[in-house]
Amino acid sequence: MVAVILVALAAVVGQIGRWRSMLKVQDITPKKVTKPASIKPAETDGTPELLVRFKKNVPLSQIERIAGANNDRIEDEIESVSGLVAIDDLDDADISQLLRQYESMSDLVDYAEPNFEIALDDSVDRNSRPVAESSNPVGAPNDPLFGDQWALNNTGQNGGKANAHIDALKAWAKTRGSAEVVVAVLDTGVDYTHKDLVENMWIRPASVPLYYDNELGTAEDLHGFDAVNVANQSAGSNTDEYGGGYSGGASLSDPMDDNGHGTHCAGIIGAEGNNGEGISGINWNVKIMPLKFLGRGGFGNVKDAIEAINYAIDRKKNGVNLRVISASWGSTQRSKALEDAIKAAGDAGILFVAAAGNSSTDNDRRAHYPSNYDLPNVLSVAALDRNDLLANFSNYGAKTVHVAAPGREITSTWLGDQYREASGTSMAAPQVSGIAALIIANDAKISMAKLRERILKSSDPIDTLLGKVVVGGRLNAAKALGE
Ligand SMILES: [Ca+2]
Ligand SMILES: [Ca+2]
Ligand SMILES: [Ca+2]
Ligand SMILES: [Ca+2]
Repeated sequence: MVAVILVALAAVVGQIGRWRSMLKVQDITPKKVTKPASIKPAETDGTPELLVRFKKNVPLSQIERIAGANNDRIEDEIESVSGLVAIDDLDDADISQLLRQYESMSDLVDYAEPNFEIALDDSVDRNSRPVAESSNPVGAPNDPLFGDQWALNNTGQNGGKANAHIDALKAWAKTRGSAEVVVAVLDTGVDYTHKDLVENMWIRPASVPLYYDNELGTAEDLHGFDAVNVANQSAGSNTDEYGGGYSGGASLSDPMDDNGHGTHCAGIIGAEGNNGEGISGINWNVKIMPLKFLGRGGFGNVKDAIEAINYAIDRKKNGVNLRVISASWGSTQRSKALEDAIKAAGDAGILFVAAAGNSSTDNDRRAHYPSNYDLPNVLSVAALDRNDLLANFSNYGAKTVHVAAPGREITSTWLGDQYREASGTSMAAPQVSGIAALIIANDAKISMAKLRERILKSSDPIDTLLGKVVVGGRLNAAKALGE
């Protein structure tokens, strides 16, 4: 019933995003956009069906021999997680049979799992209500839609409760962010040309080499990473305009958003502040790195998410000050491979902020991933409305959901230089990512562990959140900066 209404709403708004994590094995109906001019035979054109982690002492050459014996192809080795490979079966075999082939080699294999599909934890009621300009309070930035941004400064507008907010004005007295801090948005991409984002988008500095991966090849990652298309583009002959420009023939990695969701998340973290345009991000200045792994319809798969995280880790190791990955999506399907990739990001000093999910359920009882991975770099975020009440769609969990942040009727950037209001834990997670970036702007050397601890200790207590989220309160940016 709810789903039907949501779909109807979606149709009204004209969005294709699907709302629930409808999981199935990618093998059955591959949805990936394939390059029209692909020269690969059809049976090798599919998305890898399996993620297999071999034991540490098994060399890649042996993994390749094993895969060859099964008439399988190693599509990608995930460099940041030793022994983890994405495997494409060439026989159209049944998934359970494929899993058994690898699981049975228990002396060589840690685990084998299907490459599950992932869907957006989408906004539950993308509202077409036009956002209205209003006069801004004293001390506020001059962005014309700031009066609509109750999450940053709640004056009781539109029936809200005054001060049910992250207290951005007070936080900004200390710092408005820094262009030295890079936050990755792992989502549908970001419209990096949006006029309220363009100045705050990460661009690969000349000092950082083009992205190179043994299997994916060299990618021109000027604007970030596109896991949806990069493998297709690097396969076979590359005749696009970027093909001949670099030694080895780089493919273009273009994380342009074709959905809108990632652009909305990005604006919350870092739409340019006080530029007389649109909204203000939590950070007036920051660098947003798009990691696209979800396609136009809001669907992707675990393998692409892992490749994007692997890219982020590589960039960090090449000198990019990437400190936070913001993840506004999830499913109830556990993936050990994804967990291992997120752990590797943590080992590289990257905080991983995850939406708690939009099923109104208790994550302590019914796990939601990646928010539920019990890792030292994961923060799980529930959504609040403008009255400091847990949003009715928001998941919760006294042990597994760490903090709550504004996530209902959030105005942010949208495709085509537009602005739109959206709701969901998808909108709450970037509030936490944004505050994390502010903390780093104010304390550049803070460790990932201290950063996470600071976030957990800087909430305003809210009685109704006791027993619902770990900290029993709503995040406060001013407190996070040690007001
Ligand atoms: Ca096979
Ligand atoms: Ca690789
Ligand atoms: Ca296959
Ligand atoms: Ca602005």
